[in-house]
Amino acid sequence: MTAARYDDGNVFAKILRGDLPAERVFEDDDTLVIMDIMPRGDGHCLVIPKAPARNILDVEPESLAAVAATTQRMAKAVIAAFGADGVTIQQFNEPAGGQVVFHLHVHVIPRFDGVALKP
Ligand code: DGP
Repeated sequence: MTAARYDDGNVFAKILRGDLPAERVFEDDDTLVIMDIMPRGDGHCLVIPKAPARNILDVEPESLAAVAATTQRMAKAVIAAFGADGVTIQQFNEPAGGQVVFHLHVHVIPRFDGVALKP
């Protein structure tokens, strides 16, 4: 596979620049967390690095470490905030891997015993 290049016309780049609105729930120097507009369950949010990266294949290690730290923080936060029984972490890479928006992001989805995710 030829590595695809980052394109800053994607929606998350626009949200990071403030060109598009989003429900922002957390921010630090390296990451932004927003609510997903097509949630697969209550509290479904997305962890996004501020540094440009198309996906896991081109992200710088320092940025990936920041995303991992914020993902853990949000996993604990949504369990506490929503009284969830668990949390699903998902991340997609390239069209064949299910990726639709081409700026790296990690899904954090609170889970409840006996409740399936919406499709
Ligand atoms: P994927 O690349 O497969 O992880 O899917 C992209 C996800 O991003 C999907 O769950 C819907 C969400 N999404 C797409 N466009 C927007 C947007 O403009 N704002 C927000 N908050 N979420 C978006």
